[in-house]
Amino acid sequence: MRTIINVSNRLPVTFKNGAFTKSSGGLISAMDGLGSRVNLQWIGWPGGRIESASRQKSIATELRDTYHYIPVFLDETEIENYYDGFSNSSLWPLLHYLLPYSRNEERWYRSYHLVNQKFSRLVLEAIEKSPDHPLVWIHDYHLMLLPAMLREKIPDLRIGFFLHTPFPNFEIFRCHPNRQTLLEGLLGADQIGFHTFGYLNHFRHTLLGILGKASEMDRIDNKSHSTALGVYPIGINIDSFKREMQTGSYRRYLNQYQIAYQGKKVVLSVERLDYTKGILRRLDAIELYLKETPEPKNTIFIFICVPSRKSVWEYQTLIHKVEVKISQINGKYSTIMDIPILFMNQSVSFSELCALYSFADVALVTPLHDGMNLVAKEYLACQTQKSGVLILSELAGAAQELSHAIIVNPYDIHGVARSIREALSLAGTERKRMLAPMRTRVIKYNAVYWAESFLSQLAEKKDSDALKKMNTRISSVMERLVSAPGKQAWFLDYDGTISDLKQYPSDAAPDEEITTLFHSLSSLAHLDIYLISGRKKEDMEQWFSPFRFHLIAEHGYFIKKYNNADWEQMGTEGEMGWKQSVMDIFNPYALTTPGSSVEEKTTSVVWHYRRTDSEFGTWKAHQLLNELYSTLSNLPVEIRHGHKIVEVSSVLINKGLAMQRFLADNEYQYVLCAGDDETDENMFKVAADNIQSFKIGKGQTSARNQIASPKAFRHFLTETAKKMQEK
Ligand code: GDG
Repeated sequence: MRTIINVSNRLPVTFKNGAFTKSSGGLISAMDGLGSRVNLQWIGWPGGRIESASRQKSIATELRDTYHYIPVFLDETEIENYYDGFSNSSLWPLLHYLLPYSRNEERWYRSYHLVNQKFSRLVLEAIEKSPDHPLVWIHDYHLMLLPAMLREKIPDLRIGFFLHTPFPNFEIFRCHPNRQTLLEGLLGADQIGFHTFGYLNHFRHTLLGILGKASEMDRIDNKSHSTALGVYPIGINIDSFKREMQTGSYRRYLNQYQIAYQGKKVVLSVERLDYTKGILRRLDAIELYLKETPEPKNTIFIFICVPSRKSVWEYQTLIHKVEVKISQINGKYSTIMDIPILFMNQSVSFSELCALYSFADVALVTPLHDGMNLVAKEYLACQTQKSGVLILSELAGAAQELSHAIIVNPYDIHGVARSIREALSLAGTERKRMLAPMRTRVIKYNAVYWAESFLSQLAEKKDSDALKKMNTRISSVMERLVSAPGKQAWFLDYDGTISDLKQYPSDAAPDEEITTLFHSLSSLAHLDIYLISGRKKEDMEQWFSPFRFHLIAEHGYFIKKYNNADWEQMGTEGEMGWKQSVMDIFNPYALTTPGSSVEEKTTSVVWHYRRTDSEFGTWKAHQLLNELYSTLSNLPVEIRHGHKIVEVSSVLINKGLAMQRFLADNEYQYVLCAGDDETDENMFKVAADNIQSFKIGKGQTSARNQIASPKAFRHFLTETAKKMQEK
């Protein structure tokens, strides 16, 4: 049975008046639903302030023994700075696009960092005690720094992160003063989950905009690991609703409502009292609806607003505004027989909630922004009697899945008022037609489905398993290289092959690991190492002259034997006469695509677009390629679309031709060549029994072997060199 360490700001229990009460909610239900299939431990804050050390100890023991929970105790300043401050007054509004509500204090961030460290210590302790290799699943915006903190301590730990809120677009997220560290914190995870594709895409654009990191739709590669990105819309605990609706208590409430609201239509709203839920705008829409509807209106609007975050100023003013607005509307539109809005600033029991969901003719769910919104799904699940109608904000994540609802823009109060009228007048057949597919979906893709799909993806050790398979084949290549008699030539590309790809080419200078590897290769007298790159000769000379390497720059146009002082040139400048016309095509693209640049090399011209908006950059690259193909067809050039570059280079020069030249001039018994991109394919095509070729990374290739990453290839070279030295 696998151990899951689930980490969230709050534990699923609250400690109050000397006892624990179990809370409810999507996440709790989802984890409960996994049942005995996993060994679940949960780390989080039990709520409240428990300051005495002995009290903390006894509570921790009780929580551990009864529930397998590990409490994180917060003191008064941590609650003020980490929770009320950074989490709820800085991040929460920003993640919901409400920038004017987002405030920042440096002490808030300091506390956020310290509390994330506190969580990290407890997770590490739990891992140490764990009998197996646990998966760690971290939830939500309170703990964005935690993934990187854990990764630093245990590099091969499997870490998942799920964001329950929206992820806003780049223009919003960029406004946060700690944007960079927050993103770097998240990238410590192996997998990050979002409710919708839109949030995922915003995250990718933000990574590019803030960290300059390009990503794939489903993945971003970091130095030490890759982070999978995925869409996992959370569901509800369907079984708990089904069970509750079988109880006597549920039936009693339902009966009471049927008697009390006979002849009336009920429109229901349920939420935490939060400014993101759009309560004030909704009240404006209801006022408009009441104004435009003649008597008798026969409609009651029920608001269940659960008190929330009462120590935060914005929430204190919100309750005041809501109360004033409701009392104005009720004052104006009540009759002796009718009060239009019933407002409860308290929670109701689960039985009452289910009975209300089941009884209401319409659910009015109009958040200004909402990660998912479980209330919408819960309402549909309980609609077994009436075929009720869901009015749903297009800015709730749930709208992506529940397209048969009446979808509204919550800011458009006229539109919302119209949709209330439409919902109340829909015929039964139409209501049934709308409800059925949504109910099917909510029942099928429930909370357990959500947790299982996130965790099973996280548990799949795809990368490392694939690597293991490759390693078995590669170890036999290593044996052959080690045991081969006589001289060997190794042609090694540098960027993306030996060194990881960096944001800026100048960041790729050999670090300590590469320097040690290069010294050990230099010491092997029977090896001739050719570093073969698209880089300029100046770069190569600066970085690689301390080693006993031959240098081949600009794909073979310049070469420098290690015992020669000068570079030799393999062609004439005259052969490169096409460059100016290519520059003339490239330059307008550099001008009109912010963040892109043109680089002129001796044998090629390159347009770099790694720093551009990824969508716009890719679109412009395709435009440029079309133009190049149609105008350069008669020139001796090759056009290449590489990783965030478009390159036009001379056909008279390539790495394969350069390699062949050296093979013809020397007697080598065994040859190795390695590279990561299209320019290296020319080497891989030079086939012979004694040539072992390696492609680094994914993709189609003519190479005989493929290896996952520069890191894995460095490991291969280091091990091979070690064995050769021992021989
Ligand atoms: C966050 C994200 C995302 C409410 N009133 C009562 C009551 N509730 C329960 C509901 C529902 C839950 O509270 C509210 O969940 P939501 O999803 O609507 O909203 P948030 O609390 O803001 O949750 C949100 C969610 O995380 C999950 O990822 O969907 O977007 O903001 O389950 O039933 N329960 C009872 N009485 C009440 O009066 N018993």
